[in-house]
Amino acid sequence: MRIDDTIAAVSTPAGRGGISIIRISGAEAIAVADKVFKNEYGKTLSGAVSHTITHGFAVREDGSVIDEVLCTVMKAPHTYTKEDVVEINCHGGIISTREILSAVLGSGARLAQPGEFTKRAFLNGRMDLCEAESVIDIINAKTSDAHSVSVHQLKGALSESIGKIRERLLMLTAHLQVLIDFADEDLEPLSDEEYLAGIKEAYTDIEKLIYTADRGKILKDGVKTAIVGKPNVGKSSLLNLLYGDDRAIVTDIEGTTRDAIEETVSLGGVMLNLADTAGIRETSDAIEKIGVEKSKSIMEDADLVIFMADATRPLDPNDEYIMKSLGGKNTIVLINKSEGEIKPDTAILKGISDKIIEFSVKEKKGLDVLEKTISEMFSCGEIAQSDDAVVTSVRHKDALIKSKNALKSAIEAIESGIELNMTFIDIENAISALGEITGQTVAEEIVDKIFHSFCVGK
Ligand SMILES: Nc1nc2c(ncn2[C@@H]2O[C@H](COP(=O)(O)OP(=O)(O)OP(=O)(O)O)[C@@H](O)[C@H]2O)c(=O)[nH]1
Ligand SMILES: [Mg+2]
Repeated sequence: MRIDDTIAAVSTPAGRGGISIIRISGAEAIAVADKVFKNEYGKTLSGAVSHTITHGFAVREDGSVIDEVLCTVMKAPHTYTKEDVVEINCHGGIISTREILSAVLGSGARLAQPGEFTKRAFLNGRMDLCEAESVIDIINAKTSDAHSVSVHQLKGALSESIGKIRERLLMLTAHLQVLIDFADEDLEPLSDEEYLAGIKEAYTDIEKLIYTADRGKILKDGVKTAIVGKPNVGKSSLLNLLYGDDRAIVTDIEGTTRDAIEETVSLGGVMLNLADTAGIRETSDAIEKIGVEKSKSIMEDADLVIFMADATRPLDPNDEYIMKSLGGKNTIVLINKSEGEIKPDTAILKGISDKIIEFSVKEKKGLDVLEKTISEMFSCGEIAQSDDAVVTSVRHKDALIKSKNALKSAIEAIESGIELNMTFIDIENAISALGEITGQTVAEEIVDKIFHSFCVGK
């Protein structure tokens, strides 16, 4: 992909709205915009002062008006991409937007690829790679906690933490250079103990960051939650209650749900990716059988299982089969329909989880307890509100693990009495892995892959 040409795209969602914005970036941005812009007093965008808005009309090649517009002219380098940028604000409608974009493309700009504006911001040094990645996280955030962590990342919280560790390791390699070839004779070499202590400090800081990754992932992606139970216990009713609408079909016929139904809900401040599954039981119905198999695989894949039992019926072989299949998963037991006598044996239920809640979808009984339990198990509010860096991306976590392992190998080598300069490669590897996060040492394909997950116009 070239970055010396001028790109354009619609930056607002397709459809009807108050305004739409067509964004143009590159050396020719202002000249391109001028070709589609007419001002009643003859003003041009090239003549506009940077970071000002000019009123006028977007026009076709033949001079006919497409729409009334406001154009923001922002000259390099103080722009999103560090290039000249023009944003054309038109009325939010599919036709105006499409026609103006088409006129802009006809005047010398090329259609931007997904994430290309942000990619340019990264390549032109306005932000590092993990700050750029946070932009898409801010756009995709479904909870205020996820949003808050992403904004921190954009402001450099993670970059700063990584930068500090990297600098410490670079300082250590500079000292090694002194040992190896007296490259900088003014630098007083560190003692073996000081050198080892430096590596261990970096190791601990990386471990602390990795430690945030589990909660960070939950924050960003939510908790994969499977609602399971035998037929008719009220799984679909629970999904509807938590979702706040009739999303799944509820009947008193066993085997109503066939295909899993998935929805994202927020409960106790935690984002849950809920899957209402087909009731698990022995069945000869071919379609139901497929549903049951799917339920089992969703259960296996889940971070949290909500196992529902029926207060009006004692536990039976279907319940026992599901309980056996849980295999130590994070489980909450809801004894649904607990409006009267509780028939299942709670002593047996305690064998799969200590979180047992007498529940009733019908009376909304136990909802507060469920909310509190989930919040205690997965709440990320504290880390989301703190100023400390939080790792929310698997890519970052993997790079941190790589860096940690390289340092571990250096520590073990030194402790087994090896000469310090033999650890040079390990420290270099650790530094390089950290650079993958912030972008100093990342492969081009990875950068392309990251920005391709963005939307067009960002
Ligand atoms: N009394 C009572 N009835 C409930 C409650 N929750 C659900 N029901 C009823 O139980 C029946 C089954 O509910 P569903 O939500 O369809 O049950 P399910 O577990 O999804 O069933 P399958 O999809 O067949 O596996 C319906 O008639 C519901 O109205 C409850 O808390 N109390
Ligand atoms: Mg159902």
